Amino acid sequence: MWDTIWTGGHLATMTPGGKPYGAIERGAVAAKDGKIAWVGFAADLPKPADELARKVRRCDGAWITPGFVDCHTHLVFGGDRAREFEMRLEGASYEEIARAGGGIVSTVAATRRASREDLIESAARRLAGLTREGVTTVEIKSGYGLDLETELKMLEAAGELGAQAQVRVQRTFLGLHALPPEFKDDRAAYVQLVADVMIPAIAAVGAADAVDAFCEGIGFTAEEVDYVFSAARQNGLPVKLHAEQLSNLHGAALAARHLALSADHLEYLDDAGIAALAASGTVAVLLPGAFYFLREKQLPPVEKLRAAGVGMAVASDCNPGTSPMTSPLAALNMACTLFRLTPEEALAGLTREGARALGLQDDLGTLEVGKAADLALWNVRSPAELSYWLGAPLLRERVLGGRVV
Ligand code: DI6
Ligand code: FE
Repeated sequence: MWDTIWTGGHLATMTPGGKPYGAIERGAVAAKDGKIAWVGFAADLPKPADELARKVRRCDGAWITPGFVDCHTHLVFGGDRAREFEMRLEGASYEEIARAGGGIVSTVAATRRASREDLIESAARRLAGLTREGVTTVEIKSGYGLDLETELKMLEAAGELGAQAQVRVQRTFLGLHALPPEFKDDRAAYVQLVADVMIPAIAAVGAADAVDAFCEGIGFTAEEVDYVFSAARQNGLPVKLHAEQLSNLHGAALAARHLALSADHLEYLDDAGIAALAASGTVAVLLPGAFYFLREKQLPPVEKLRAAGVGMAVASDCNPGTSPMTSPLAALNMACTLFRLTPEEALAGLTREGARALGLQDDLGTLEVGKAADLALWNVRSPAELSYWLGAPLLRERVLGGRVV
């Protein structure tokens, strides 16, 4: 006997190789002990649904997708940067704002001041934006503490959010996000602190699932990232990288050499970087929210990534500086309008490829027997509608581990 069966709707299983969206029209999906126990055409069920499961959920023609996996966010931080947004619209440059104490350093100061509870409370409001649009797994990065105590406070807040909001959370340590003010005259000492002290301490208490870095002119060099990635892997943590967002420092190739789960942003990715990602199976994470908010002109090389067979994920990049966006459905729309993904590719980006970008593809991302029963039910007539509407309340039901939440 199954626990629950959903019937009377259609499935976008997102398993590759078959019909678009892995679609099963007039399908059914059943859950037992938190996992998917059966997926297929309702007509192929061996018995009437109420003889097969304790609970029968009628779907009224809704489409069921895997629960969304938002694989790149900076959801936990203190304060906000709305004033900076106003100043930029009034003509202030990024440098002027930074000199006036704004920019990423202002978020670091606000995050250091905030208590763990403050961080949880403000992030919970943003997380509600994600879950009301079908997110069942979210990755949350640290990187606004830049000292061990505050980085751990952020990672603990991220973990606590998962328990409160009924969502799976993956935590990523982003020590190389910016140079903290107290190290502004000694970059090498900070990089060493991250690699030799922070990563071992974080790994020892299991506070993070992966390590990320910001490889950029305004961030860290490929050499610095290489040093920190080696420490991460020695401590058993997989890596991912903010690469080629504003310039080309060949970060994607570096990430691929470290068998990174993902390389993210990639507007300035070149052909050698694409080949490296394809060879290592590293996922390309596209972040249209940051591209939009920064009014970028350089597009990520989507056609070439597609041709090379590199998996493309889509994520919100929710953060106070460059992507104050808490809507995965808006990310789908932007991935199509700005980056020219197909609606099917965009949806795969928030499900199957998002799961791959976190190394969770064996458990999440598609509707397949044995994976977690994480589902999103949508009031749409076709899965393309998920990329088409902006701001529409499309979610009908969210299911985490077989339970309606
Ligand atoms: N890339 C980004 O776009 C954000 N972080 C990163 O590594 C910016 C973060 C911020 O401005 O607060
Ligand atoms: Fe980011």
